[in-house]
Amino acid sequence: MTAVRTTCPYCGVGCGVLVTPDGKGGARIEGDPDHPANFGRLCSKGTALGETLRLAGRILTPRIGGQVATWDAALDLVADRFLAAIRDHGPDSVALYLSGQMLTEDYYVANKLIKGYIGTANVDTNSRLCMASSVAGHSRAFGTDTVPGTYEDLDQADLVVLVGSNLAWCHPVLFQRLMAAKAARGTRIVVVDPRRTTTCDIADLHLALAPGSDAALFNAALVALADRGAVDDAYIAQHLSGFEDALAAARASDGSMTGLAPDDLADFLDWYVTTERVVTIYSQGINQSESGTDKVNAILNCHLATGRIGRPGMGPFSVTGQPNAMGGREVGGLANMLACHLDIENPDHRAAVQGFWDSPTMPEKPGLKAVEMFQAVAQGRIRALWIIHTNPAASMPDADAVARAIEGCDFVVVSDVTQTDTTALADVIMPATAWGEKSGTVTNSDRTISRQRPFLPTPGHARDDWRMIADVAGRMGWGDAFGWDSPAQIFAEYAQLSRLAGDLGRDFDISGLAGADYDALPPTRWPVSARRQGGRFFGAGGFFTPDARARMLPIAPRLPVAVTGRRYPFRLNTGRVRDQWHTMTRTALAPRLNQHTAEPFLEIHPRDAADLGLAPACLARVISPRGQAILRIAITDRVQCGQVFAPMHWTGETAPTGRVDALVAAVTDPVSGQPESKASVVDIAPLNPAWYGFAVSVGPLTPDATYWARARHAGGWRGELAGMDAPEDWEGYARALFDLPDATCLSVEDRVRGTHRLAFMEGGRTLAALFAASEPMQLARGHLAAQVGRAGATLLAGRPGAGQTDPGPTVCACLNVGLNTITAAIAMQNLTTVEQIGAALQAGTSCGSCRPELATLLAARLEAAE
Ligand SMILES: Nc1nc2c(c(=O)[nH]1)N[C@H]1C(S)=C(S)[C@@H](COP(=O)(O)OP(=O)(O)OC[C@H]3O[C@@H](n4cnc5c(=O)[nH]c(N)nc54)[C@H](O)[C@@H]3O)O[C@H]1N2
Ligand SMILES: Nc1nc2c(c(=O)[nH]1)N[C@H]1C(S)=C(S)[C@@H](COP(=O)(O)OP(=O)(O)OC[C@H]3O[C@@H](n4cnc5c(=O)[nH]c(N)nc54)[C@H](O)[C@@H]3O)O[C@H]1N2
Ligand code: SF4
Ligand SMILES: [Mo]
Repeated sequence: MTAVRTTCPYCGVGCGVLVTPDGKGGARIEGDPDHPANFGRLCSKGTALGETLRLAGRILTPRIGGQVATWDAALDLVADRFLAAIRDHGPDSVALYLSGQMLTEDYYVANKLIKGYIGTANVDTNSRLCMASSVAGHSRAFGTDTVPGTYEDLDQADLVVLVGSNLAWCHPVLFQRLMAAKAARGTRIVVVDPRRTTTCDIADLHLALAPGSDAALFNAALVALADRGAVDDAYIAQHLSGFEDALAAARASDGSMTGLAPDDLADFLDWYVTTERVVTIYSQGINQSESGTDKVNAILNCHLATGRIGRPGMGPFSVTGQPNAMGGREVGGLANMLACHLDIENPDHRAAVQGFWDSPTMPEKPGLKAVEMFQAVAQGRIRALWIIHTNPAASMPDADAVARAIEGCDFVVVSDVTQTDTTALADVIMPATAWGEKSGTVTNSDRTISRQRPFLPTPGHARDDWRMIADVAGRMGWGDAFGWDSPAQIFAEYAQLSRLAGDLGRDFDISGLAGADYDALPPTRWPVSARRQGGRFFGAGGFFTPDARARMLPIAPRLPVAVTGRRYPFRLNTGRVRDQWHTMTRTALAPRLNQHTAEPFLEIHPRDAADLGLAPACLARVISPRGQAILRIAITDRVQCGQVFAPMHWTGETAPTGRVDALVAAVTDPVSGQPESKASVVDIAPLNPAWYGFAVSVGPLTPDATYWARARHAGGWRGELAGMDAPEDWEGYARALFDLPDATCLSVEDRVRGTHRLAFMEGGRTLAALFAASEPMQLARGHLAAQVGRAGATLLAGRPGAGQTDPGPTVCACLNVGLNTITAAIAMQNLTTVEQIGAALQAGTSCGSCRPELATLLAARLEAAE
């Protein structure tokens, strides 16, 4: 079979992927050497895409009230309930909640329906939790939501400042590009993050600033730039307004807020002032903040004042999270935007879009932003809600309250590919086609539009997201305006609309693609019009404000409002791990992606752990004003005293007490409406369960325990368990856990040490095993997972027998090389470089995502040897 060129469905790097289907539902996955985002590279998540294509667990028929239904019944019901709500309570009583993972075409259709036909702007997206502060900051400064630079700037910069970005794990292919640039030209790298992340491994300087204090840091930078003559007077005179006010505000702000050591701060300011080619990359440490928009503008101020913008190797660079976060912004996915970067509050813009759509109505004011939207749902103001391609019951702040709101809403539709915390609360579930089955376009962080192309047949009754929306629109009476036959037709209409935006003086104009061969469309950076092609913005001014000048804004830094104190002494930071994607509905299908981090955890500083009496690998209860969680303790000085970090990924499906958004308060930035996800306050206490357990099995695990987390491995499932009361009958407990009523049970009990080991056998094979003890157990977990399903009961020993070895937790996910294997090789073979590890074990030679961790292991060995 010939390879299909498509785009990775995960992060905003937007890597090109070459897929060769095997004709049996699977496929070989390679990086596309010709794609300008990755030139053939993929990270661990992209490399494992082939393992996520299975149909087991997919929702393949519509469901009404949990029962299988026909499409006609589901679509009729949705159209009727939306029409009824609109008739009885007005258009503002309905809402759509969308996702930066939808394709541009899906997004376009959803927006046309809700804004142009239903007549409300109650449409928002998970990009509100992700990019909204960047959008607002860009719009305030530039007049539009424009990312000025391109990925080539990373190759050409002399200084790259990463602010609130764990690029090594969250944009791994860009990180590798940066590592290559550093090797080639000695690019200096500074990481600004309260936590020492893997990204810091290549940093020349790590500034572990106080949480939320970034605006104070960039205000200090603006003062230093001005005082040392690094501002560009000509650029300021010609292209900017607000310089003096911004500088005055910066001078008035309190630099000590950052809590940084004076020497570190001085180094940073020296480099920042004296380097012309500087790129400032920022991500969720900036955006997901109650002062996120101000933080963005504090960064933009520095680039504007120096004219270090829109020229090779320099500029502010907001890296996007989701594969189509950028496309969703372009197409007007947010409640305060119209398509093509047109403004909902501008009457000319509204008239242009309404005229083009020939639509009956157009809202005059912005709709509800995500947090407000779910509050309105809770208050009964939203009567009908359609959630598409996102899992808000897990990913929204104050997630328990959001789940209750969804459950209590009159009518909720969820379009998804699998069972989730959110589909569990839906009245109607619509089965969507997934990556590999659907067709459309996405825009990555550097404005490059790429095609996602199908390479698998549509399974069961799944339907494309755009088509479901168009089908409902047809049933609501608007069939003529929603009568497309293909995504290509939708894209062509969208490209035509963007011509009007270009005519109205906006940046987003792709009218040059209106007649393009959609199927063959190569990766293309916008704009694409008679006026302008790709490239960078603002190197010579030309901002999209009425006077064409950019606005510098006076910024008064604000720290998070929730302060730690006696009741809640710790600040909770949240984010991502290397091998999982958000709520894990897809990455957790790939066994090798579950072995790097198999469980939710809480990073805590050794001193705090000692004060609280927390032992390594014990469990702790984490309590916030909004909710509770139980997390595994990871003691590390990567976090500072008083701060803790937990990943956002675990849900009711994978670890019900590991849902960290249950802890996060819904505090939002006043300008962008983006929630603060990095600075909640919590208390922590040891859980002290009666027993800890570890389980491996060939079949699925259904735990009944105070705490549990489950993950797939190559031969089945593994689970961590803990309970406040030990079962009286361990065998009965284990049989229910594994659903093995009849298998032969072998059990070993040590009553003195309080340990129980049970294995279940059938035909000489171990189908499952449970290990339980009153303390956290040191077991060769990877080894046990690899052994289950094999012949013999040797696994009850809990560790490898003679001639077997335990590879340890996976470090290199591509080639499945474990920590123990690597540390042993480093010691035995005296390896000193990442390349030598690659030569000896192949680790780190495929996608390269683990190379920073390999470097850390080498450094640890060298330190130990010194
Ligand atoms: N592996 C993986 N990659 C992903 C994703 C995923 O789920 N998994 N998701 C994608 C998506 S949608 C997104 S949005 C991106 C997010 O990509 P990132 O923004 O890089 O990821 P996060 O881990 O959310 O947060 C980044 C860092 O912000 C730091 N931080 C917290 N508070 C502050 C602060 O006050 N100031 C500063 N300067 N830093 C702070 C945190 O310690 C954290 O290390 O990742 C994308 N890529
Ligand atoms: N505490 C905390 N919370 C956070 C964050 C944080 O850093 N900390 N980050 C926030 C950010 S930046 C983001 S982007 C969000 C992400 O949060 P979500 O968007 O809620 O997370 P996903 O797991 O990506 O959800 C995507 C859903 O779409 C489904 N799906 C997959 N393919 C398709 C398809 O083709 N069609 C349809 N209809 N559905 C499909 C998946 O099964 C999944 O249920 O989380 C936010 N929440
Ligand atoms: S960096 Fe990884 S997750 Fe992001 S687009 Fe590339 S392969 Fe996909
Ligand atoms: Mo995101």
